[in-house]
Amino acid sequence: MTDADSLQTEVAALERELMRAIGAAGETATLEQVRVAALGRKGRITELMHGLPALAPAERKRAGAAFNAVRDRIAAAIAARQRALHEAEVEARLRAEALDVTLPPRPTDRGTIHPVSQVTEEIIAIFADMGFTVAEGPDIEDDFHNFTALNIPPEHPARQMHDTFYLEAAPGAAPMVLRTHTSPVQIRAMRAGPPPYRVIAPGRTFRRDSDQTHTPMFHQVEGLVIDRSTHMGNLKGCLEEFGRAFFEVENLRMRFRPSHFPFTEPSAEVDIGCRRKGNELVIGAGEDWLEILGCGMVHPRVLEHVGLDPETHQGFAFGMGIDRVAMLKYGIPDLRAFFESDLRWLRHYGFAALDVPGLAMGLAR
Ligand code: 2NM
Repeated sequence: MTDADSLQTEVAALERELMRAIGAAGETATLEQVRVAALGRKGRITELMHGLPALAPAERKRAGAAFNAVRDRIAAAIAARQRALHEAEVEARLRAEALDVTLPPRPTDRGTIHPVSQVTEEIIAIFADMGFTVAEGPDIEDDFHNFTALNIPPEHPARQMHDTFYLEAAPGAAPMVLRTHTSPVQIRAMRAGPPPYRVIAPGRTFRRDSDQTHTPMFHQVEGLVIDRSTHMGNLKGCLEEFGRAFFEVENLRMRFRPSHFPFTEPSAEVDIGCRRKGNELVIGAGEDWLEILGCGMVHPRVLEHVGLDPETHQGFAFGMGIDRVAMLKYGIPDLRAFFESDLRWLRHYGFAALDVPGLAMGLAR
């Protein structure tokens, strides 16, 4: 046998051995070891190729061509095996990590429903039962919807810098504001279509105010009922029904105190009866009073601003702080904790993630 013959026999044996190893590799990592051991810089094929220069020129050419063919077959076999293994591994991973998205969620104790969300849903549920629909509007409002349409003239204190967040204005343009109440939503609702109206507008509101009982962002819900003959008796009945349902007190004491708002005439503030014993606050009965909301008959000038005729249409509106009534109902002492995202606080005052917010469970949980 010539040197070339023995070299080729060796290469043929090596090819069979490598092909077996390639077929036997059960995962991509093993296959990579086989590839490096065969074709790497110090691999077995590479090393055999180093023997070529020792051959006679004619034999060197023949053997070289044969070696190259072997090397290409090995490389192709590795590439094919690589693809097959990779596909199988992806398949296996997809099977192992498959999620059935149609399964119901598992109860979790990791997250809780924020009391503001819970109470907002409770309020919506009560007014929905009375035939109200929910309206929404932008947090960033223009001067007309936040002030002018609500009969708040330019000199009114509520417009002054200490109360309102003004946004930077384009040159010559009036600045936009962060809405200071959700009343602009009612204005938009009235301008969007003909009466009658029966809407509530829950949402975020903003005022430049920060102390123990005020946060610069807080939550309000306002309500509006306008029809041809809606009167103050309807207002009282509606709010008494709300108070009873929300605080879950059948004989809730409630009083309407004369007050003033630019957008209503007459205007009233509503108190509910309560009793304070030590640190505890009992709502419903008792000789003390707690203010919970403001209300009144929508001012004729507001009706005119939305294109309604005060001679044919009238109605009432009210506004309430959601954070405040949440504190009262669930005995939460500190307003600022509402917005600190403290997990211990949320686990204590929050509601179980899968409790459907609403009235079904009530205070007796
Ligand atoms: C309040 C008190 C009284 C109110 C008025 C209106 C509108 F758009 F109809 F004029 N929306 N909300 C209103 C009335 C709000 O909050 C203490």
